[in-house]
Amino acid sequence: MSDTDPGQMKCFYITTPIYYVSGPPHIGHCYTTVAADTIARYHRLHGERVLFATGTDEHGQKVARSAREQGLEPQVFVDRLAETYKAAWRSFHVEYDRFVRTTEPGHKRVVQKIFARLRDRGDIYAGIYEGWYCVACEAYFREDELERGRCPDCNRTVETVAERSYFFRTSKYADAVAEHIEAHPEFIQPEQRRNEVLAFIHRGLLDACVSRQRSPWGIPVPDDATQSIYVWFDALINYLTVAGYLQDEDKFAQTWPPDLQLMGKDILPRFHGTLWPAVLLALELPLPKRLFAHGWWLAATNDDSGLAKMSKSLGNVIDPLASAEGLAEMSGASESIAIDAVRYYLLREVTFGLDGAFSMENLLARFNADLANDLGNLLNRSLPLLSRGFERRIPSPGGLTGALAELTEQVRGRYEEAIEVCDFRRALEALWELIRAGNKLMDERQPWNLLREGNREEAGAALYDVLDVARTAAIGLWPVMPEAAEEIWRQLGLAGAGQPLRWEDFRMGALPAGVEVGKPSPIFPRVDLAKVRGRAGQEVKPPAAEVLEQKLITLKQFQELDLRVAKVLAAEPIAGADKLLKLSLDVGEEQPRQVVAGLATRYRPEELVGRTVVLVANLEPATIRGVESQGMVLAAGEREPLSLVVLDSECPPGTKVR
Ligand code: ME8
Repeated sequence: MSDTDPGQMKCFYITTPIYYVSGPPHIGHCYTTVAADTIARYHRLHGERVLFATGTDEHGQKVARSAREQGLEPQVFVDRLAETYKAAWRSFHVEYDRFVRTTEPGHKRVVQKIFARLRDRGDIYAGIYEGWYCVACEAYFREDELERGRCPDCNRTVETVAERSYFFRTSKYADAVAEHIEAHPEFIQPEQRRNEVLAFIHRGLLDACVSRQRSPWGIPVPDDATQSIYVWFDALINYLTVAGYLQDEDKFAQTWPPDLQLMGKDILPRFHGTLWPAVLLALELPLPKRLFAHGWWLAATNDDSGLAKMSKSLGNVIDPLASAEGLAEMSGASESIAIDAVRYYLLREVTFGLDGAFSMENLLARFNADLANDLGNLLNRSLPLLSRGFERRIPSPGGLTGALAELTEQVRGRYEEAIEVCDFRRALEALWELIRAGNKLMDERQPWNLLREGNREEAGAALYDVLDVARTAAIGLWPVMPEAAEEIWRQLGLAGAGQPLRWEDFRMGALPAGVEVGKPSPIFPRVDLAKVRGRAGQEVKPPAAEVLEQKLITLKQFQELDLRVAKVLAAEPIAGADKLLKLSLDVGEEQPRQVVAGLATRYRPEELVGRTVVLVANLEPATIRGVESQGMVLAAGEREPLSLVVLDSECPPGTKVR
């Protein structure tokens, strides 16, 4: 390749957000990373050079606070969690090319150089910031942006800030960013998100505060030891660090701009859709070709108040590995295949861009229908027949592939179009049409009967077509389910024959006849749903968040809980909420407390009146199904209450429990 043709040298550069290391990854982080991995693999299948980067966002108050809670030095804490992320991605078959950490010295240098350069040019200036800050989102808010005094993004309480800071002139670039968005409809996708960003800009962009005073866990502002660089400014620059900006000119020329940046919708309007392009314009750098903001995975909250975005404080985060382990256990599939099945579920279940509810029940249903039935059957019914008169070798084609060849062409086109716009669901739907056509062909041509009748040639021709469908399907499957696709490849004997997986072979007729196939063995054993649900017909539980969050608390943290003896004065059902009861409790205070408790599946209201229970008395009040709840009654059981926690002798209401 010549230096005079840099266009040809450009690699496909794809990124995920770099995740806060305040806790281990959950299904939401896994989603973006698996989606990026799928697209990276799709491009690699085309023989393209790819730079797929992910990593961890390790500075800021949120991370420093989490380290403190664990009693660890921030650096020790982030080192541990960065490893947890890397291990999770390894388990999830994520093949990134670069894992960037914001505590890397190289990254810190790039951030400081950029900061100094923008300050020299007058795009960063010193001032006083007065306003609000949400530590969970690491975001600044104006008074009028708050919702009922809380963070408009996560609804948590915000802190006031009044301090000397540096500001970046976002306002100077606001019009140029808006013009770019208007002129390049593909820049922000999906369209609804693009409109959101435009509306956000039109409400008025203030200059962004880009430093914090006396925040020890951050990159120091060059020549001003009292200030640390704002964590989001530091974090966004990771995409430049990875590309070699200010470090390796050739690499940067071959990499920049990113072809696709994936993220959740939470971090688009305020950060990736505005601050990020404004900083790039100030640095006179080309903007990314495309930003795609997907929706959220929601999960049932512990307080039974419905579905919400997964978050640690709501206790509804789902551990991706535990989901896969659960699936492996229930199906008997290998853990690696179960991981692939979770990847498939995430990308197949919900259109990329929309919100979806994670459910173990749906994961199992998809596993059975799409993987065990459709895909599994294709191989399980065909491969074993090769030991009947074909010496376990791929038979010769019979030249009957006309309609199938046409369908394959169509499926390939639809798959390509869908992947181009990150519509994984549509791409997989298209692929499944081909898989189902393979099964239909098996039903119609019945090679086992042809063999019984001694018609070996026609049986072989039918089997060739079916196996050719399985081979083609494996190519389309590989970006989403790499291990499963490679196992199909092995069983078809193609791995042994040294045949690479290439996109150009997504067509009928490329299966080499005569190749000795591998040992057939079912890849996706069916889950016996009736057995899993149990005789009681119980709901299949998603692996509990607690598995992910198991950590020790200090005595002091425990002492912060105000547990008290309470006597139930009255109990009544809540209209429209089968699981909930409204309780009136005597806690030894002047007024009885009203508490909403999820006890209705286990206790009738009248069974509770007069009982002595234990109350968490200092829980933040919450409104559940329109009823205010001032505490929580303790009961054993995970999602369903099994037994109330009671005392073995009477104590007066209000007595402290410790
Ligand atoms: O925001 N559903 O990090 P973060 C779908 N460090 N995706 C989800 C999700 C959910 N429930 N929860 C999280 C940060 N995600 C910053 C990013 S980038 C320069 C700095 C995914 O750990 C989704 O991609 O809070 C979301 O945007 C990201 O994790 C937020 O991760």
